[in-house]
Parts: sequence; C-alpha cells; structure tokens
Amino acid sequence: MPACLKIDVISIFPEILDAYLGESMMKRAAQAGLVSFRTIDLRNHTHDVHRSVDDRPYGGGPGMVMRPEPLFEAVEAVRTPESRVILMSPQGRPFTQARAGELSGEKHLILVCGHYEGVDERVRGALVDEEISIGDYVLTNGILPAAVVIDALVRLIPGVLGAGEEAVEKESFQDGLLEHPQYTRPAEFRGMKVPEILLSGNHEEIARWRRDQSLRETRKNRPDLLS
Ligand code: 9D3
Repeated sequence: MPACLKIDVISIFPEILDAYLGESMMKRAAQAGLVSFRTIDLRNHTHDVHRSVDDRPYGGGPGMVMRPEPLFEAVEAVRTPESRVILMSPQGRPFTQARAGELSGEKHLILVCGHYEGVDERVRGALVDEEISIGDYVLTNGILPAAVVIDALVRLIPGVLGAGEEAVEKESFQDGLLEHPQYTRPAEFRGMKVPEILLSGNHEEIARWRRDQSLRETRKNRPDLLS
C-alpha cells in the first residue's frame, strides 16, 4: 500500500471544497486510505470580533489584501518539516500534468487559497514554497483552483484509478497528441454513422485511422503541441 498523501486546504470557503471532496473518486480515494483531506476555515484563525481576513492596501488603491496573521497562524497550525506550502494565485506558475505527477508523490501538501486582490507579500516571501495558477483567466478566489489541483493529482496516486485506466493513461501520453474520436453503440444514430473502419475488425487500419484523427484534432485545437 502506497504512503497516504495528506492534503490540507486553507480557505474562507471550506464547505465548497468539502462538497467536492465528499463525492466520487475523491471520496473513494480517501475511504481507501490513499489520501486524507482536511479543510481549514481561515476565519477560525482570526482573533477580532469581525473575524476579518483582509484589510486595505498600504499605499492606497482599490480592493483589499489578505492579512498575514490568520494565514501564518493557520499554516503553522498544520505544518510539519515534510509539508509543502502552495499558494493558489493568478501570479503562480502554470499548473501542468507534469506538476500534478510530481505533487502526487509528496507527503503533505498545504494549499492556501487567496481571495480578493491577493495576499500580503510577507506570506509569499516567508510562508509559501511555491505559487500555482491554473490558467490565464481571473477568478474571484482560489477555491476552485485548489479543487482542480487536488483532482488532478489524486487520480495519479497509484491505486486510485482502476488498473486498466492507468495503462490507458500511459499510452495516450506517450505521443503528446490529443485523443482520437470515440464511438459506442448504436452504429447509426439519427442518421449519423460510426466510421466504417471502426467496424472492420482490421486493427492495423484502425490504429492508422486513430493516429491520423489524433493529428487532425491536435492541429485544429492545440497546434502548440506539435511545434
Ligand atoms: C489585481 C490583480 N489581480 C491579479 C490578476 C488580483 C487577483 C485577482 C483574482 C488576486 C486573486 C484573484 C483570485 N484568483 C485566485 O485566487 C486564483 C486563480 C485565478 O484567478 N486564475 C487562475 N488560477 C488561479 S489560482 C488562484
């Protein structure tokens, strides 16, 4: 049995993540003891009556900045020498399948979700090991990015996917192309026919057709993968 990856998520919306982690493959992985999740409400690490997690920026300007004290306190409450502290941030390094694979081998991840206009620079400087963005678009907070990162790496933990699914994964990543089209029954649906070749039983021809279709898809939607 592989070691259990521990994932802590610090956020002001822990119940949003709880809903996702309580379903489907995330739930099964946790029940199987392959991963364990804890969601931490950042407001539990405030000490003022308003439980405030943000404040106005020094130097002026619009919006708010997340205060350092609750974030430091929340991280320090769960951190060990084996922890990796990751800030979810639009200024982070773009998340990739390769990074998911690397992170799935860690022992303890602490994901910190930003909100509003960002976090006090002292958090980035002294608390965080790395920053991750999930893409070039602006969201209102980091909770969905945290769910995306968790989903991508939990499914890579050995034993989470079925044995067959893991084999398929390896194959389709070898060539670095998008997947070919797939069909299932019926052979004709509302006048749309399954390509004859797939019904032929000629596996060599089928493999050639699929490679060609993969190339077409990649040229159309992801030409960057070909250069
Ligand atoms: C004022 C400058 N903004 C940066 C473009 C500040 C800002 C906007 C939105 C700071 C945080 C957010 C909320 N987004 C995230 O926390 C976030 C995110 C995202 O918006 N896009 C892609 N990946 C991520 S990871 C965390």
